[in-house]
Amino acid sequence: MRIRVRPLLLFVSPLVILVAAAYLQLVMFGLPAISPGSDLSASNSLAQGFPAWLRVTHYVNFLFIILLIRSGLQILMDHPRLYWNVHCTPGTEWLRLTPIEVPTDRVWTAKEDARYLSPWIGLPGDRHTIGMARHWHFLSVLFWVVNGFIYVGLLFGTGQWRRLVPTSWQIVPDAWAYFVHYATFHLPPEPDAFSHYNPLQQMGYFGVVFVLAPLAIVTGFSMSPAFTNRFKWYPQLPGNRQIGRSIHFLIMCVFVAFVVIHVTLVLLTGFAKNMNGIVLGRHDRNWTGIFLGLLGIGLVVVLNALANWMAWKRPRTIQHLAKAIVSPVMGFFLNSPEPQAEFLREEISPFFWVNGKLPTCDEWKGFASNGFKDYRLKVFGAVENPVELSLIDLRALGEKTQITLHHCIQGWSGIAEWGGLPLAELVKLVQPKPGVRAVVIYSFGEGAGGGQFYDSLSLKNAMHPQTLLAYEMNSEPLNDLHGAPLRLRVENQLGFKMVKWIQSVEFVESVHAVYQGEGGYNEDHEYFGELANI
Ligand SMILES: Nc1nc2c(c(=O)[nH]1)N[C@H]1C(S)=C(S)[C@@H](COP(=O)(O)O)O[C@H]1N2
Ligand SMILES: [Mo]
Repeated sequence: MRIRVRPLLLFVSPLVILVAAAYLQLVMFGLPAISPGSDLSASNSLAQGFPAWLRVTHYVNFLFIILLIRSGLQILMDHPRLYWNVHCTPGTEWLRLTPIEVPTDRVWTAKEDARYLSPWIGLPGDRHTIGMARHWHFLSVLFWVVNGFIYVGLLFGTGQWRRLVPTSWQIVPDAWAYFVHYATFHLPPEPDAFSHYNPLQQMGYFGVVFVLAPLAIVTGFSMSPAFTNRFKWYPQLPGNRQIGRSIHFLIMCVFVAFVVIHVTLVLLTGFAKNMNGIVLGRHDRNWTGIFLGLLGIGLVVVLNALANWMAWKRPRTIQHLAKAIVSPVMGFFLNSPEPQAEFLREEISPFFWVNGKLPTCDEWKGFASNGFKDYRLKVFGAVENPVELSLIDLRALGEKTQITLHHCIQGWSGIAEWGGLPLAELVKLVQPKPGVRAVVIYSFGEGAGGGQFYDSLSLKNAMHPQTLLAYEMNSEPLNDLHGAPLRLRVENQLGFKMVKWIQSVEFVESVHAVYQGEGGYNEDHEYFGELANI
């Protein structure tokens, strides 16, 4: 692991300064006087403690935040590097969770770069299990967001918001007095959290609910190729896509820190009383809350173990569950925005990660040996006019160039210029029969576990002006590593859809009859979701 210290200091140094200031105040003036914060219990229902809906949403939130953190870490370990630049050039990462420096004397694919993560931490654990991790991440986020909306809605519907939302600036100096206590390891006298929080606690909870959680959601979207290739300004709000990804990670770190501090203080400030309040909404000092609370935590552990088990033993079920639940929702938000973002020549990435295995079959090697002069793209299936086209034929049919941002499912990105035939022109030429819904692209190359690599896209996506059969990259004929002689570009999707070393194109009514029927090699073998637009 390596951390570039300077950028990290940006985040850590304010905290260091605050703690130093707290000690300075302690040494010079002693511990500050404590204001208990405004006691709201007399004027409203807050004196009754936490209502049932609040206790339930708090618990549901706990379950899903754990699932989100674990699956998120698994996704991160598939490309264990974080950058501030969009090109992901090796050596420029500010955080590297792998000992490996990218070799320059040989090809090092992004897939090889993936790291092992213990199943105790990651969901589902192991190496390159990003397909399953994403299913859990997206399934969890749906329930987490719905739960969050219910919570916030009821918070404002019932007056419980008064616990969380500060209504006076006085909270700042009051919270500081508490901070001086905690930071110098003194437990301040606490108000009874049953009816109201101490000022620092209130600010902390407010920040988590109304700042941190929304930021996690919006930075999540900044990693979506469908969304960001449509709304180019969106990832530019924080700076670029990799800054969004880095912030998404840092938010996770703050969540973890919050959970640790939160739980520690629940333990230290009257554990039994707190647990009765959190679990039962009662103001007792008996053991019932602790007992039931531990049972609840046990259930979260069991559900996490079950999630791991399902990922290992029933991956196809999870894949199909995600297809049934996640795809319609995410599709609603992300299927319609059509990609249009283009970049400037100056923005082209100096380095572009490589993925996939170079074809080893004699057919491709034969074509490659004489510059693909004898190569013929075979276009077949449910079409009126099946064709076989040379590279010269393809060029004659039309050429479009575009400078676009590539998003790999693993997390890296890069900008390149692509030149090729818009797939829509080919569709016009071959005339799909009525009922054709999908286009399958087959590769000369094999997938990671052997067998032909392929993927598919909807006819609608095939018709988009930014969908290309590319034969050029950065104004030069496509080189071997990036997919010579022909590769797909489909700019509202993740990289794994963009088949390289294209052998043939088939028009079909449904992808169910193709290989294992999930729509692509990674979908068949690595349980990737059909939803490749986030
Ligand atoms: N034939 C084939 N095409 C493939 C792959 C592969 O493994 N085999 N990997 C895909 C993935 S995961 C990505 S991110 C892109 C990477 O394209 P690049 O190597 O040009 O960066 O190619 C895609 N096309
Ligand atoms: Mo990828």
